[in-house]
Amino acid sequence: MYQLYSNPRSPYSKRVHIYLLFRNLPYETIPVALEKLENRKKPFIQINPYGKVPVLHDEGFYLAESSAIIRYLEEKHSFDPPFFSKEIQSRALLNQAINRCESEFCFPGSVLYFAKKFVPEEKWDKNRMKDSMKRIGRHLDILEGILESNNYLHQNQFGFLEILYAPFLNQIELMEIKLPPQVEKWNKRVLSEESVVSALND
Ligand SMILES: N[C@@H](CCC(=O)N[C@@H](CS)C(=O)NCC(=O)O)C(=O)O
Repeated sequence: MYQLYSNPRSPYSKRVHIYLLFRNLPYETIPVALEKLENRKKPFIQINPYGKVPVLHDEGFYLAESSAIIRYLEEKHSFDPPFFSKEIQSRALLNQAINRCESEFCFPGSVLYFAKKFVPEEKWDKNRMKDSMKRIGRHLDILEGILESNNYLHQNQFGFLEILYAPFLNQIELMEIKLPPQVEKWNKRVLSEESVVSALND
């Protein structure tokens, strides 16, 4: 059975929980207490020298990075329909969207979330936060354009992208970001998907 090293407050870990539930793959959770810095000590640091969760364990094989884990599992199993189509340009467009999700939404989102949740306001790096807001705003406008004629971001079905976005969409209120109307509807669709509800409420 798969083992997932994870932390209940980690949005990157949540992505893999959502995926495993969505694909009905049995797994066991191994909690890593980030608050006790367990991730910076042995044995975890030997598993992932970057000291970050999630990490998947599959019979002696260890893999970190949420997106790489989901891709590995998706390639290992043959699901129908697969997230990655056999058509090369469709796959390339999905990869493009994955990279944009990470760099233009989740990363700047983490900057805002971390500051607002853990740093006193007088210590905020306001320029960095303003830049993050701007990048997220531009990204959401681009998503709005796609969602004007689609219910989901890729091939018009709940998939890899929604799994990557979901834990971050769930934190949108704390980031004080206003979603454009079609993105708001998509947000509701994504956050009401069964696997998302189960993983985020766990
Ligand atoms: N790019 C990584 C990011 C993982 C990540 O940043 N994990 C955070 C928790 S959400 C972590 O383990 N932080 C602990 C630390 O950096 O000390 C992924 O997609 O898995």
